[in-house]
Amino acid sequence: MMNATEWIVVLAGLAAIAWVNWYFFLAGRTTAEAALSAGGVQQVTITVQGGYQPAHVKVKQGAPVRLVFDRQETSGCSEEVVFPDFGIRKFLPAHRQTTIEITPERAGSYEFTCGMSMLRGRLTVE
Ligand SMILES: [Cu+2]
Repeated sequence: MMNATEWIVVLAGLAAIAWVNWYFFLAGRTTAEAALSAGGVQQVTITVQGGYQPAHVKVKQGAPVRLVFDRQETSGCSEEVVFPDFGIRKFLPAHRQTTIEITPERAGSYEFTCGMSMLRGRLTVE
């Protein structure tokens, strides 16, 4: 039989495992800050597979942003990506990387979606 102390150790261990999984597989993957490349371009790769990963991208205003959509599926839902605020609608060929470049001049929160507004992501400009 386990005593109370042993139970506490087991439960704390399980809680730690749950937190690590949440942190790395959910929280860690859903928001990404754009990395600055040599040319001063803020670049992020977004995996497209049943959704956008990361679904939330943070960038700085006034500098070019390069979003590389890496579409890893053939599902028709995700074949287009739309940035309504920037007047962009782009076809994403399956199993290819498609680049979208924008230079957000104003801070704000801008949604991007699939062609049917089912998959959703967000670009936060700070
Ligand atoms: Cu869709």
